[in-house]
Amino acid sequence: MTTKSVITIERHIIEAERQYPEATGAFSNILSDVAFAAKMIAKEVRRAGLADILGYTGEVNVQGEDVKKLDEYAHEVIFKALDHTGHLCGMASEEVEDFIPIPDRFPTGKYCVLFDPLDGSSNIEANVSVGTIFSVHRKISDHERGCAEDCLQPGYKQIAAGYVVYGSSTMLVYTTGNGVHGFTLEPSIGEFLLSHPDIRIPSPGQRIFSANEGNYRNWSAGQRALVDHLKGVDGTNPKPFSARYIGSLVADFHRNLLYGGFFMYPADSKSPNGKLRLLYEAAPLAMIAEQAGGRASTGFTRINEIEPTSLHQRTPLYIGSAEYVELAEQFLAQDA
Ligand code: AHM
Ligand code: MG
Repeated sequence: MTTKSVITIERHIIEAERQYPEATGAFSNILSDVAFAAKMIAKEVRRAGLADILGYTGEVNVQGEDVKKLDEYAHEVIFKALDHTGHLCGMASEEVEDFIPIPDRFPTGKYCVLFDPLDGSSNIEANVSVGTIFSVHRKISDHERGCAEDCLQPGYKQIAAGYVVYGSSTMLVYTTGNGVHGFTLEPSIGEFLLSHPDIRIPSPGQRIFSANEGNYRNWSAGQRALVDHLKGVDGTNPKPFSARYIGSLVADFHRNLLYGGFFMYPADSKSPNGKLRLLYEAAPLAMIAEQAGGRASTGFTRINEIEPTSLHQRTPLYIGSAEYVELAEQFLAQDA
C-alpha cells in the first residue's frame, strides 16, 4: 500500500496563514473552531431520522426537559465553539433576532462570525441534505465588546466564508479570498481532508437551473420570460436547461458549484425582497461563487456590494456560473 500525503483542514489553514507573517493565528483558530462545530453537527444530523425516538422534537420530554430542535442545537454548538476563544467581538445567527454579544466572563477579539446554523432544516425529516453557512468579518465598531455594526458590513468586506453540506458525505468548503477549497469528513478519524482543491465553477458548465417554479404566477414578467427561455418553451432556446431543485440552498449551490449551473430565488409579488437572508445565506455563498469564477446577483446588482441595514434583511438571489447569472440579468432588465 502506498501512503499519500493527506492534508487536513487544520494544516491547510495554517499553511495559508503562513503567507502572512503578521498573522496572530486568531483567524486560523476561528476556522478550526467552525470545522469542529461542523463535526459535532454532522454527528447529530446523521441521527436525525431517530429524532422522535431520541429527541430534537422541539417538545418537552418525559423528564420535563426541553428537547431541542436540530437547528437550535446547531446554533448552540457553533456559539459554544466560538464564544470563549477571545477571537470574536460577537456573532449573528439566523436563529437569533439580535446581535449576539460574547458573554462577559470571556475576553473579546477583533472578528465577528455570522452563520445560518442549519439551512434547509425543513427537509431534514426526509433525509434530504442540509447545510451550515458561515461568514467572517473584521470588527469595525468603536464599541469595545462589539455591536451589530460589526456584522452589518457588505459582503465584499468578508475575510472568509464557507459552508458545510451534510450530504452523502459531510463536506466543508471555504474561501479566505485565495480560491475555494473543499474538504470531506473522513468519519473514522474525524478529520476533514482536502478532497477538492481550488474549485472552479465549470464554464461552460452543465445547463442546470434551480428555482422553485411553484412561485411562477407570483413572478415578474422578466423572471417568467427567463424561465420560459431556460426551458425552451418560448422558441428561443434550442438547448433547454435541466431543472434541479432540492429546496435546500447549500445542497443546490454545492451541486451547481461542482457541475455548473445556477440557482435563483427571485423576488415575487408576495415576497418583494425574495426569501433568502443577505448576511447568513447570500453574501457568504456569493464570496464563494466569485472566488470560484462565478457570480452572485440580485438580478440587478452584485450581492456583495449591498450595504446591509438590518441583520435579517432578505435579498433576491441569482448565483452560480457567471454566464447564466448574466443571462438572468439580461432578462430581468425588462422589469427595471
Ligand atoms: P430556511 O433558512 O428556513 O431553512 O429557508 C431557506 C431555504 C433554503 O435552503 C432553500 O433554498 C429555500 O429555503 C427553499 O425555499 P422554498 O421552500 O420556498 O422553495
Ligand atoms: Mg436558512
